[in-house]
Amino acid sequence: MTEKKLNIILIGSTGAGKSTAANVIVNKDDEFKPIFKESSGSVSSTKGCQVEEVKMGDITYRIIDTIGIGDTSLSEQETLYKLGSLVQEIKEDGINQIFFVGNGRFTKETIEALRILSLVIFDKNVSNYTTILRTSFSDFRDSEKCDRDIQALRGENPDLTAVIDSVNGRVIHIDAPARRYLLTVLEIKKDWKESNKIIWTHLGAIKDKKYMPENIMKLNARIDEFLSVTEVRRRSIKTQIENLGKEFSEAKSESRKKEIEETIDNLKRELKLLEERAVGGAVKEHEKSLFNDLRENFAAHVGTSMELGERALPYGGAFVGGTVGVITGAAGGIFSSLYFILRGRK
Ligand SMILES: Nc1nc2c(ncn2[C@@H]2O[C@H](COP(=O)(O)OP(=O)(O)OP(=O)(O)O)[C@@H](O)[C@H]2O)c(=O)[nH]1
Ligand SMILES: [Mg+2]
Repeated sequence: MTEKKLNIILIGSTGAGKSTAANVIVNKDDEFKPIFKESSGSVSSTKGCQVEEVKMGDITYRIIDTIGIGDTSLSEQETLYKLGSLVQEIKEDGINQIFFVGNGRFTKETIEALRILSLVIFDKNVSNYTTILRTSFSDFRDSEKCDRDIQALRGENPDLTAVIDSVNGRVIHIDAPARRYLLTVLEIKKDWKESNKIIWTHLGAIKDKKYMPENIMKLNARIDEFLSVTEVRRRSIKTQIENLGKEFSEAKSESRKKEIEETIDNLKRELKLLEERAVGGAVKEHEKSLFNDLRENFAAHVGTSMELGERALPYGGAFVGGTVGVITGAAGGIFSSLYFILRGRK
């Protein structure tokens, strides 16, 4: 029997409580050891994707903590690159659940970023696999207060109302207070344990759901293609240098030796460049293809929304411009605003 793997992704703005929630879910050593780094402040502590596995019966859950949307210390390229690494993590097994994490302050920018990301990186089915994870809610045990909180969130802004509607009202409340504020270990355990139970009850009910976003697969193919082209060239240069080295030791004339030396120097320079690019440059190429595909995906989905109406868009509601007509016209503008939204710039 093949092992069943389910990917659980946490996304949301910087400081929303993603890493803390990830620690609640994993419950390392039954002591909630902080394997995901928690932070405070506006610089995202979580720099790429961090994945930790949890076994539950015959299922291996992969808990994927992502970078905070709106981290101001990263360039847009870096942010996109990190998000691109999400592609690598889910290409095999798709997505079982996305938690859109927020501590009650779901800003307009975060919601827009979520929606655009969903359109371009995932696809329009993503909302069926998304649940809002409301953190820092100390009354999480009181279902009436949770309901009232959902009402309050709805009242906060129309964009959030659209998100709540599009995920079919799925909102889970938890509280995982920071360790330093807790009086006793017992208290932390109570809140964290109950929050853990709430999340796992939810996950247990959807363990047969799995989703392979089309866009992710396309992006992944492009990244693989680029990396393999670079690798082939690198190997070929190495072989050429080796062969020329042998030729050099056997060469009779000084002029031939000089010629070989120059060729080797040139090849070494190219190799160095390629190796640098494998870190920096491949990232750049990867971004370029990522952006091209993102742009295509975006255009494709704007097209879909024209045919099916606004409700076809993941996370529902009006897009940045408001009406479907405006969406098409503003597509370019919205796309470039992805940069700025991800950076959290005003
Ligand atoms: N009281 C309380 N505090 C929380 C809760 N969740 C997170 N925090 C606190 O909020 C701060 C940020 O939490 P993180 O889990 O690091 O947030 P994040 O979303 O991972 O942030 P980035 O990695 O920076 O994007 C930390 O000081 C946490 O202790 C919660 O449920 N209740
Ligand atoms: Mg984090």
